[in-house]
Amino acid sequence: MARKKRTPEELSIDPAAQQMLIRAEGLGIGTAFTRSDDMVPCPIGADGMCCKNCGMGPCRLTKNGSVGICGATIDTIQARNLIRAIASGAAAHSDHGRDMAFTLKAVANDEAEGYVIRDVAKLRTTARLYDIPIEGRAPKEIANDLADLYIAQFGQQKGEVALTKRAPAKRQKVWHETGVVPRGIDREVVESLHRTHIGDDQDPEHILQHAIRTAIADGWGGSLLATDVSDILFGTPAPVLGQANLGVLKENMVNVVVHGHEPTLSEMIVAASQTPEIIEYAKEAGAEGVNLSGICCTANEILMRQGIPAAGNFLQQELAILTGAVEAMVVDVQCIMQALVGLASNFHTKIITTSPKVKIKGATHIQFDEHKALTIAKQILREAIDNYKNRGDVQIPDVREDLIPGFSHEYINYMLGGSYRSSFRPLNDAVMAGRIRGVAAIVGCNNPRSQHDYLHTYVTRELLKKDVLIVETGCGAIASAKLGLMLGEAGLDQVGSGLREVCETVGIPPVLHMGSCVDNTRILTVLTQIVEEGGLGDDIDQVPAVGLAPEWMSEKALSIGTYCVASGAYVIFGGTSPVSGMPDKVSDSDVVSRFISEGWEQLYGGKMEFVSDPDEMIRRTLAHIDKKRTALGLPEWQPDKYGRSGDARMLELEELPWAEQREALYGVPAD
Ligand code: SF4
Ligand code: MSK
Repeated sequence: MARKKRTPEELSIDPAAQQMLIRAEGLGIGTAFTRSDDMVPCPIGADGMCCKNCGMGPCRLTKNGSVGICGATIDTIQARNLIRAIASGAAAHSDHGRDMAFTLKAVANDEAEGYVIRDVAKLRTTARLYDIPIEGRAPKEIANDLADLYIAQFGQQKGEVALTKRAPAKRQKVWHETGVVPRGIDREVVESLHRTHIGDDQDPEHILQHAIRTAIADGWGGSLLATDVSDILFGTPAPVLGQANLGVLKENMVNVVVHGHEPTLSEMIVAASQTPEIIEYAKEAGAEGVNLSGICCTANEILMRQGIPAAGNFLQQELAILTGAVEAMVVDVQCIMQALVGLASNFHTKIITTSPKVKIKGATHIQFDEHKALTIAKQILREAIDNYKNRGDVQIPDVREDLIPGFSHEYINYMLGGSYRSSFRPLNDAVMAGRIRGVAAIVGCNNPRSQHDYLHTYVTRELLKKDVLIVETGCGAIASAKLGLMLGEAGLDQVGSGLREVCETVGIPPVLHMGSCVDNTRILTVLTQIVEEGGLGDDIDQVPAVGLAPEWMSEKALSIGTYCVASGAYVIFGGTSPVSGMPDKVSDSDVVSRFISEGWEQLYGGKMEFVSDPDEMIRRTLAHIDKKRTALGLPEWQPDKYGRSGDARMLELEELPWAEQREALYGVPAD
């Protein structure tokens, strides 16, 4: 059964995406947008009411009181489905982290062609956290020890994942008391699968407690170490000028789009594309050079560090190929649609898979190996350049927007106090005074079931008007970038006056781009430092902050949401809940929905809810922030309190005669 066919304007708010959707329709080519119209989600599966964990099923529990053939109840089935999704998300993030740690090990031992340790300061700071000796030691010696420690976290059987001690002390105590400190990253993921095998754990709350443990192993384990190592090897991000949207593709250049997640290959492609031999090779092919851009979180990785433009977010991967201007789309892991290969066959674009874990039938496979990364990167670029001559009709939307990404936790520290007094104090003070009402982390994917980019940007814009500082990662960050919300002045006319004053004083945009989806750990680090700075409680659950994933679709998003809840955050997902199904719509089967909200809140101070209406997401976000402000004894947020201060006030004063300006500024009477 098909849904109503939507117009390009209904499918996306992005004019570049709309242009490509019109092109696709004209060419008779399907995309995720049109396939989504053609496919109504199975209501039983969507609501978590189906189990296929053994060969006696699949069992569909659609009647009140019905159970699976083994006797499993709807609550057990929903809890099992949810933990399996969380475990899959945690596995994806953490396996990325494992590969990063192996690359660090290879670099430390001079076995990784082309890589260097770019951020020795971060290497030393990170090593010190684990008491790895640093004085008098060469960076590679320190890196070798850190790599060994990080690699060991995956296979560790007993004890505690070492990175969990980076959480606030009170949070660690909560985890100890509830028995959810992860022992080893792989162990928790494997145990999630074991517990959900036929005939194992059948108490939904018990299952979901292990979901928390598995997610902590991701957020305070695999993902956190992935971010650490990426920064150590490729540099900790700092603000840099970038661009976003399909208009970054260039008609007169060889366009190579890198897509996926791991920065190891993409960083080397950036380096290779700037070598004289590759530039010369491109010129010999009749192009002016090689133009690199990214999709999804690979885009975020190289945008944050190198200023390489982002061609788009998750739902734009097919649309980039539809321009006809992409010589090669180079993919590694996660969020890569199988449809790319079929779609690319209508054009000249080569889909090049590179990970030993990911092959797609019909794609060209050039396997990446960090030991000879530069050689492989050049080989990939030569393939793309050789393909330039095969280009057909090109249509690149003339739509792009500037942005300033690169707000790592380290840079936020620096921007608030400089090198010698780096601190979160000004941020905490602004929240305490009510200039900033609270903080919202708006993260996650796109989902063609809703209008592309709409939920992200609507929620972002409305919260900015209410003086909520926004931090973003992943595909949501690219959505805001495309709208111009990540540029200082361009975004400031759209925000509340208190927040505007802070942004003007510090010199930041109102929406801070903090990286890829694996970099949500940067947000955990920021929250931890806010707590440690003082004045906003002694644990993350007391900070006036909320996490939102309005257009989520991936299992990784569920793992991120769960580790944020475990850390004390209120997390709101958009779209539909994967655990909302109630046979015959009776109300006594919402055990799982209630447990991940009220139950988890009692245990961790954080809760997870699924809310489809964006206005309700905003209402709940603001209510939560205000509740936390009240609990901290902070003044009530007043929208007009800071309305006439800051640069806005200076602009008003400029209109007045000097004598009146002097009186207003310095209290010196006009005469
Ligand atoms: Fe059905 Fe139980 Fe098998 Fe699931 S585990 S498919 S509920 S019999
Ligand atoms: S890429 S996980 S669609 S954010 Fe990280 Fe984007 Fe979500 Fe993939």
